[in-house]
Amino acid sequence: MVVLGAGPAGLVLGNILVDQGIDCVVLERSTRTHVQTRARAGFLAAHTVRILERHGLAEGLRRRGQPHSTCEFRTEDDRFRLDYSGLGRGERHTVYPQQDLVTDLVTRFLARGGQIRFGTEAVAVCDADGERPTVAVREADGRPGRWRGRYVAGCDGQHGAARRSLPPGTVRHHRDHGVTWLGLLAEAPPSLDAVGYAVHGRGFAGHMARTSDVTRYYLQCEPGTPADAWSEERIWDELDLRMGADKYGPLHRGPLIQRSVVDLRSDVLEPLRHGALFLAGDAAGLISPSAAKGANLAVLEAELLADALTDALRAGDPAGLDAYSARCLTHIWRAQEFSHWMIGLLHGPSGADGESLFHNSLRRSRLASLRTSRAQQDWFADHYVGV
Ligand code: RFL
Repeated sequence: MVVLGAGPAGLVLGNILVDQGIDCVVLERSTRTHVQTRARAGFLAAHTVRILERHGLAEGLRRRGQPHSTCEFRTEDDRFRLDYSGLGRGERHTVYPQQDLVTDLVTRFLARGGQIRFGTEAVAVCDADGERPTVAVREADGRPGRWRGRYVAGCDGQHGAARRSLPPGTVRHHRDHGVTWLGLLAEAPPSLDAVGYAVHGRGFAGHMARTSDVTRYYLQCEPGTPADAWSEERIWDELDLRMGADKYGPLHRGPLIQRSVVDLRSDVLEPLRHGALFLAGDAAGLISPSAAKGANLAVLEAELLADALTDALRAGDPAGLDAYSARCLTHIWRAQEFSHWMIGLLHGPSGADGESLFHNSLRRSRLASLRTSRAQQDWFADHYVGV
């Protein structure tokens, strides 16, 4: 079995397969240090934690992850909190930085006898329709190489070789939401004991804890803004303003240790299987980070694919592989729908024309329902923390 990509999808898949005694190599373009220090997600859904526990992959997050179950919405007028562990199915998130999860998964995979070829870039997947598909690679020393397996799992993200190798006719549903965030990591403790969503006339601002001394912030900016366009002081002043620091308390400032530009885009590929090539994680569909679903979907899809591959390779039963694409797409579209709803809740047009005013009034009404309607809160909680 050849797996492309050592992110959450590829590593969960690889771990389950190796645990089932299935020979598996993971090809990863970057270095081990790079994948183990790449800060991205942090909010793991309860379902994700259960999957990781089921496969003996949750030791680190059980020890160092922090339970989390409150979000706070702020507007220019007021604020309200939802404790979603008391709503809907009553589940919570575990906050555990993605780079720590990846580190755990790499360590476990190698300890189980799996093989990871760091610095090996997949260039193309060939003969996916045949019995022995091949992955053409550029090895760490720059030389071309080839890897063969009975199946190939494309877990190499949105710009990977799996996507590039799809046959013509693969459908890509996509949407550019026309919204851009500056994604910031601050070396500073969290400023509130909740996820903070500030819905402001100047644009969205977000606050998400990562560890006791690192916090993620998001700041909506004009599309096309370079990551380094704003000074640290301007960023903190803008975060203070949008998050209402004068009314609700100051933010803990600290050096910004990472900045990226996040254009809110979504896409879904269909189908997720082409012969012996299967897509999982961001390679299968990209979801905007507005509802923190990407890593959770990646883990869910990896388990579905691992179970289906195990049935096919160990018991000769291909039914799970045949059903893989349709099963994943059901989950992916539900997550996309909620993520899209969140984008509509958190962002509005800035104009004073009739259409902008109409949109922003709808948004206010949506927030008011969330604040006052128990049914709406239960719906929110189930979708927010579920996959
Ligand atoms: P990854 O993690 O991108 O891993 C893919 C791996 O493939 C390698 N690769 C290749 N290897 C070999 N050959 C090639 N040709 C290759 N091309 C690429 C890459 O080096 C990489 O190691 O994909 P995967 O496994 O599908 O996991 C997806 C998640 O990483 C992603 O969805 C999340 O990070 C999204 N996301 C969040 N998700 C959550 O569930 N909760 C969150 O709180 C959350 N916050 C976020 C996020 C994504 C963010 N970014 C990247 C916009 C916050 C941010 C800022």
